[in-house]
Amino acid sequence: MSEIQNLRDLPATHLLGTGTPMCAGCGGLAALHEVYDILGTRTVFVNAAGCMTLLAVYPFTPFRGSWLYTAMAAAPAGAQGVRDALDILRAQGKIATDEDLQVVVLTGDGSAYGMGLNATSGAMDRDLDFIYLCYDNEGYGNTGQQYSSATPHGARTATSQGTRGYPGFKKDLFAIWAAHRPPYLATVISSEPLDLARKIEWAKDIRGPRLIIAMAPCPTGWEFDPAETVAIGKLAVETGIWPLKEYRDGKVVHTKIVRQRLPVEEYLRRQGRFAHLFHPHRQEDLLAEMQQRVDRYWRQVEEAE
Ligand SMILES: Cc1ncc(C[n+]2csc(CCOP(=O)(O)OP(=O)(O)O)c2C)c(N)n1
Ligand code: SF4
Ligand SMILES: [Mg+2]
Repeated sequence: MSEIQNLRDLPATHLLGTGTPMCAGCGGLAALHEVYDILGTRTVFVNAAGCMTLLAVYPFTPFRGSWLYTAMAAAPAGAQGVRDALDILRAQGKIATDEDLQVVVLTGDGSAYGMGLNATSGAMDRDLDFIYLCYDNEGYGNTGQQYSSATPHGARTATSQGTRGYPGFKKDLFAIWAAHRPPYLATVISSEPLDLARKIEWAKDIRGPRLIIAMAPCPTGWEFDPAETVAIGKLAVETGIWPLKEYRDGKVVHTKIVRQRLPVEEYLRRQGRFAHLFHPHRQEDLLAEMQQRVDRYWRQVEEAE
């Protein structure tokens, strides 16, 4: 007990980074650090099962604020319970307004794009006052990187081992969420910290459902050297694979438009999950198809400008 009290006294970042069983170079953890530094300790994280669950090992947690664990599909329902409890305590005068807490769902893409989508949609319908933070490592990372609805076409995962990788396509979660017309929605990545910080600063003072998708380069699941996390993240943006954008007042705005995009190949070839596109021979048709999809997206953005 005295050990926890000592840790809380440390004047360090809001998330204590030591002693956690996370992989080195985890892009999801980097995004969480950056988000938490802005939100601060008056935050309750409602954490759906996934890699970030491993941060807290009972009875210890690196979060200086509060943390609650839920089943994969249930985090927005858990967030509703916490929000309701806080509202009741405030109405009863048991906590003051400045003691109120920000309720934040912390979830992977397996829940956000799949198992938990129903609960998220319901929370938006109820106009739940919460932030929903999805770190998107494009697979079920915690259980060995099986494919999820966020896995990109052609990627090798534990459950898409064929020569052409995952046959499906990454779901457009941003568009699905935007169709619910929430007050705020944004994509971010830890390798663009200023863009991320500006969006979280904006989101934290709004009321209602605020949704953030953080692309999370994952050295273990994507098969790259942990020292490359920032470089891979920057390439995701510079090739146009990961558009940085936000949805505000019913409009989508891109917050970074790269005029001279790099070929998507520059991003793909640095990751073992795409190695079969290059060895034993180049799969020109798949590479061209991937490039065309990205080009088509940005052509539409440019035409709409
Ligand atoms: C209903 C259900 N099925 C399976 C599991 C096992 N499980 C725990 S974490 C996890 C992966 C979750 O993937 P994601 O949400 O993308 O988070 P990540 O592990 O990538 O951080 C799975 C399948 C579970 N906890 N609950
Ligand atoms: S598997 Fe990936 S997302 Fe999970 S802790 Fe490791 S690097 Fe992070
Ligand atoms: Mg995942």
